[in-house]
Amino acid sequence: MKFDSQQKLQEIIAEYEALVSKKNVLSSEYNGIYQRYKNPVLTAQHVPIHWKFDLDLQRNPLLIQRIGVNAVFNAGAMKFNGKYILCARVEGWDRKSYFAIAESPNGIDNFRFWDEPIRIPQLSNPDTNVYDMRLTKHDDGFIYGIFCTERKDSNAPKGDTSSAIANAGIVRTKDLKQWERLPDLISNTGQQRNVVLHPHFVDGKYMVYTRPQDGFIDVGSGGGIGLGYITDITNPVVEQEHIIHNKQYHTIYELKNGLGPAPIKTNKGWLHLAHGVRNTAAGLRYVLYMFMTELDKPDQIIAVPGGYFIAPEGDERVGDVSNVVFANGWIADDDGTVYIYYASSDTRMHVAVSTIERLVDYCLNTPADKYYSHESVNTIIELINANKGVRV
Ligand code: M1P
Repeated sequence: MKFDSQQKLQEIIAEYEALVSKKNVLSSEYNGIYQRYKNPVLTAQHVPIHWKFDLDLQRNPLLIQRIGVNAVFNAGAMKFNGKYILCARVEGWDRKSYFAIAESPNGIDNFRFWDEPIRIPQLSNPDTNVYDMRLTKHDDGFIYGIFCTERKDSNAPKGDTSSAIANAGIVRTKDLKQWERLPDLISNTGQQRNVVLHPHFVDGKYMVYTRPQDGFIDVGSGGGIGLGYITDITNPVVEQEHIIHNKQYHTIYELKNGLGPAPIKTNKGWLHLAHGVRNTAAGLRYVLYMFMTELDKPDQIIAVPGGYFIAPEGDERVGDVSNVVFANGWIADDDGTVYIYYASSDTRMHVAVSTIERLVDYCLNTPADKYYSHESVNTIIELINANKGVRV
């Protein structure tokens, strides 16, 4: 049978349009904290057709896909010109990740990628791989993107073709189109990943959240969510780096943790979203958790609800790196709605919605982890006793 490339192309376009314009619907789960939407907001299939196919059927009569996308995940987020913006990590068939902006009119569906991916200017030592950009609109008037830049470990023994060094790359922009590259972060604590810029100057300095680590995967004796200051962002030397929230035995952040997006300011303190990692017989399990810091002293933690905030559920559990949820973007609207963008299993992006009021209540009133089973039982019994006599 003769292959009709024109007809196939029209089918591909129709399928793509149906996917990107699909209306999202709330899931029926209830916990009072947030509600998930059912459909992923970005997947590999959302990447435009003209990034993958040569559309000239003279040059490509068999309509062969020339370039492939493996996954779309770990997106930074912000509101820009009234649109909900995701700066996604797009991973190609070649394992390289890059950044691309997708926008939606409502934050929950109809995300469409801009015409082309972002070109990140290179330093003298080019990035082998880049991923997980956090977007921060800073007091200084720029939008900053801090991302992980990964390069081969030049000290790795001969034959070791996988050891890498991770650090924080820094770009800034005013229009999300032209990006200026600044030098990579300069810190004294080994490798860095999950670095996030605080939106305000603190005592006239830039403040960054860090995640020092000894190795590329293992944080080793390092780890924890750190905080430090930078005097001149064009020479980004981290001063006074110290840990504000450490990994902790027998918690959901037992093995490592890292800050997600830049925190959200509320009148009760800063809301933080982070990921925590524990080990299991089936490998690492990544979940999200929250904490709050004092408004005027952003390095002082005032609340850490026990346990996880979002854990992988259902289809979210499966993907390239299964049993993972990871978030580096959220958007707080003026009406107090919060859109929490999270990736599942290093494969696709989802959204859950909440409000500042609910997230603050969750942080301030959820029992803390007391680190022992019998204490968890005591916490449950306290609630049971408080409920005695309550008429429902
Ligand atoms: O594969 C899960 C995640 O692993 C890393 O997170 P962390 O720095 O905390 O170890 C990152 O590579 C992240 O992109 C990835 O989703």
